[in-house]
Amino acid sequence: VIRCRAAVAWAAGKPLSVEEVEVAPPKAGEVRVKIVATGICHTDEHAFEGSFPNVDFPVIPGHEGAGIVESIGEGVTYVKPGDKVIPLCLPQCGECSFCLNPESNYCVKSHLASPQNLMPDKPSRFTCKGKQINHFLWLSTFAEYTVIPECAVAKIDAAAPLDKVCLLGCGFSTGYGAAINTAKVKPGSTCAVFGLGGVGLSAVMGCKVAGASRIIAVDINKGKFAKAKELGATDCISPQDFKKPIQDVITEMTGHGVDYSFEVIGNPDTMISALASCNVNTGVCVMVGLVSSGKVIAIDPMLLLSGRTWKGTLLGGWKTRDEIPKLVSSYLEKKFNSDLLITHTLPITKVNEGFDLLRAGKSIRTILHF
Ligand code: COD
Ligand code: ZN
Repeated sequence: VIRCRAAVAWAAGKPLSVEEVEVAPPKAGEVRVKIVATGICHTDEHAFEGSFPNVDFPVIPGHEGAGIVESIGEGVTYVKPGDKVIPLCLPQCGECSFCLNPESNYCVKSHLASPQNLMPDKPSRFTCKGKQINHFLWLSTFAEYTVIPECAVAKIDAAAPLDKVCLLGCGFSTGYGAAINTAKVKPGSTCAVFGLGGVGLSAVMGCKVAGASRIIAVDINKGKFAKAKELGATDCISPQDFKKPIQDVITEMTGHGVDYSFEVIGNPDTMISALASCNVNTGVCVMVGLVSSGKVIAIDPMLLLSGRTWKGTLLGGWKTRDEIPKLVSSYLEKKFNSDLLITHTLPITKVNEGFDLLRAGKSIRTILHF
């Protein structure tokens, strides 16, 4: 058993508290990872606000980390102690029908199929002050040491800087892949990205790499526009600057709407705006954001009957264990610069400050280190 620090959410809506926790050794098929760095993603905020499905408190959040394997359980062959890894919020078991389908990355071990608050053989591997603490997505990267099933880590290049490539565990890969894999943005096409957080800006980068000729970035926080332009946005607009709905503005700007639109906010209204912003017939809208658990949205079916395609994406469509290591190699070859998303670096003891920065719209990505 290892004793170390972790940021614990004791109850929904309460600040995190940094505690000493006990982390049990990995069991068969599991690995124990020393987390070196972890990003703060809005999804963590959803989790401890209580709006993410299937989260049980107390819980250790965090899902955008990178670390080094400390020890392995019986039967683990994929990694050994000392290997650098990225924990995967979407596992790849390699055996289920989805993993065997080249078109799919929805592994049946995904948290959408069954909650990951406990390890597959049940109890948690974390305790604190005599209480069992739940895992989050089997990852809990806000703990200095965490136990993860072997199918939910990707072994990466030993040269990778962990305090940078941690973003490839979620935010960067989700947004970038939404453009490249899910929308399959074509050269010369037009795009609109709603929401310029770490995930939305990564979608902007994906659209740019795919050769889009026009990338319209939409946010109510104009403080995000300079970074969006730096990453490839050609136009930046705030819905608050217009009397008419933003979908009408985008339709006028482009003639018949953009070829591809992305909702990267997680708001029912902007989901409909994003859908209505893409070409009435051939447009593709990709939903990246999540609404509070249990909320639904109503749409006019004409939005789809006219021919539009409405899609979702899970971690940008990457087959995680196969492709996240390749993305890390591309990062090392400087094929993209996800470092531009990092605006702040803080010690784990200041985790709440990191969330305050996110809520205030002052940060894109804060990296926490132990
Ligand atoms: N109109 C325009 N922009 C808005 C509006 C609005 N009404 N409301 C908020 N925004 C902007 C904010 O100003 C901010 O710039 C941006 O939207 C959101 O950015 P962040 O930094 O708060 O969030 P991200 O980029 O870390 O995460 C966004 C997600 C949509 C991915 C997240 O909130 C979410 O829903 N996650 C769950 C689903 C998912 O795919 N997660 C990825 C794997 S974890
Ligand atoms: Zn995330």
